[in-house]
Amino acid sequence: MLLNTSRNFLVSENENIEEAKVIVLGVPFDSTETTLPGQRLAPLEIRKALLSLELNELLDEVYDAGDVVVVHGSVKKTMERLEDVLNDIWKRNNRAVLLVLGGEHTVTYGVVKFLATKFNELQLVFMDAHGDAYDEYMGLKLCHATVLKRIDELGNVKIATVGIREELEELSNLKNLVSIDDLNREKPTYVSIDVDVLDPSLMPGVSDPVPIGLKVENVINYIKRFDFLVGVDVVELNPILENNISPRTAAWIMREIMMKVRM
Ligand SMILES: [Mn+2]
Repeated sequence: MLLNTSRNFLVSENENIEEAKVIVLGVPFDSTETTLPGQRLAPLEIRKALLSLELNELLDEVYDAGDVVVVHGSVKKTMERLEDVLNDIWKRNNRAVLLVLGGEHTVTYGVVKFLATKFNELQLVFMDAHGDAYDEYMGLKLCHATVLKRIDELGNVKIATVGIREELEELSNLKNLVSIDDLNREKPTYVSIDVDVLDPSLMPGVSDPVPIGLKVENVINYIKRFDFLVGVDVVELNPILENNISPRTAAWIMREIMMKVRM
């Protein structure tokens, strides 16, 4: 079984994946986390928070695919499962915006790698307090701290970062890094939101908080710059550390995306 649709609190009971404009997919993986794990709990908590917001008719166009059944301890096997699930979703609907709920930031690599085979000229907006661009971290080639470097190596994804204030040095080694002003609003764009890009006062539920972060409205305004969103992920939320403000803020951003897609 690759997908868990029973254990979770789905945001929508809509069964019509073919017509959906937004497809929600959870990837509750946190095995490479080096400070304090707990990101595996985020998909459930973000869904709960979403359902506490007014969603009304927004949900008519949302299909919740459930959570990938990840293999804790194995990045490789989890990535293979994620790819299988994405392939299956793609066959049934290749127009919807994917809303991915992490999990740790490594999840982004699996999704972007998949989408880069489907879209020419894919653009990535990478929001994070950290560069995540180490070539290797604690002996691991693919983990939360190397994810941007691995994406850069795909070669055909134009990357713009937002909000990085730690691990800046390694960014200079990236080959496909551009300013966000150099991205094209009409081209296929994936937005990855490590929630620690936000100020820790607004997003306390993160394992590696960095002071002086973005405001929620900054994040939303960056997303609104792009007219052809193919996917957005919300990663690195750790509900063990804070489970009141943080999931609600993540859910608020998700709702903004649903509203944008509906327009
Ligand atoms: Mn981060």
